[in-house]
Amino acid sequence: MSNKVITIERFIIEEERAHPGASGDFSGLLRDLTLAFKIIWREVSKAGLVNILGMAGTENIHGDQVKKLDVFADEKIYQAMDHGGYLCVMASEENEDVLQIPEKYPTGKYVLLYDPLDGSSNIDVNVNIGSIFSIYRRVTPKGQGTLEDCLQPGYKQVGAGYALYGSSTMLVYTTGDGVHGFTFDPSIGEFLLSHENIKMPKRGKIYSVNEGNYRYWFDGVKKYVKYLQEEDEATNRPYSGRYIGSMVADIHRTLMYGGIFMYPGDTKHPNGKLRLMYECNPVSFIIEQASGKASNGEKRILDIKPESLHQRVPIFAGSEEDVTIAEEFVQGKRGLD
Ligand code: P6P
Repeated sequence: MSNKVITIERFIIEEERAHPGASGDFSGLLRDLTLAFKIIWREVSKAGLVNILGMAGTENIHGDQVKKLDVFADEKIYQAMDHGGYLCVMASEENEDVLQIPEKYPTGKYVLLYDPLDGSSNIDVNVNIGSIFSIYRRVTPKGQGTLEDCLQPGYKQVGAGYALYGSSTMLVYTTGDGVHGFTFDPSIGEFLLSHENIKMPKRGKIYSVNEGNYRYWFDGVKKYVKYLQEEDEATNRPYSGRYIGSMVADIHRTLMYGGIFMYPGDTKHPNGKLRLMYECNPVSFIIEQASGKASNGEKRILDIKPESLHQRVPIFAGSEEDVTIAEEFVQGKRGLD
């Protein structure tokens, strides 16, 4: 590995040059998004001082209103992205309806959906949290974008990624040409290439699910988890259980080490908890680009035709063989063996 310092800006430009005829809009979009993540990082990294800076909803020592971090992150992403002229519409986990581009700014050919700060409740106990984004080309002809531009199946994404704020802050993204990771260097305020072309093992030995929901799981999931806990040296079982409860952190570990992350549907929540458009689709694009697999137990996440902006779907994402075996249990094609 060369010790060349490659910033994300340089990497994006070099990726753009590899696509002759690229307008540079997509690169500009990613650069603006990177700025938003740096601004969010600065606030999240202060969150540990929240008692000094004041809890959300109160005034801080400067007399400013302290915002909930997820509201803050939502505003900062919108403000970073609303004027570049790259987008025709946005949609956010924090807003019921689509977000229009202000009339005073030009509209562009891309669509951005995002979860500004997923798992934000974990910040109070210093657990990693993340921002997730998903990018499409618009389908309406021009001007202000609409819900139709947002409700596209995941296989039409042209970009997706996440920022993971923690002991070190990372930005991981794909534009359909592999998955690349950048680690933030606060001393120079830049995301530097640290993990080029991330690939997952075909099978791992870690499973990640909230076992507190065991009693509500359907039989297939119960049998699958019991299968993972059986002893079998040839398949590295029993697997280790790891669950952070912050999707970006659990997905990042799965991306780096392999294995499987699950948020299945159950008798209480048949569609699970996680959102299709700005959580499951973007992470599924990343997982597939890293040679993994992402399914709702029955079909490929990226093939799901969206019905509403905030719809939830079950997700089984990770190493290809692990997800395939999980599907076999969920579909009743496999019992304990
Ligand atoms: P549970 C965080 O609240 C979140 O939205 C995801 O980041 C995480 O994967 C999931 O919910 C955790 O949910 O029900 O296990 O606490």
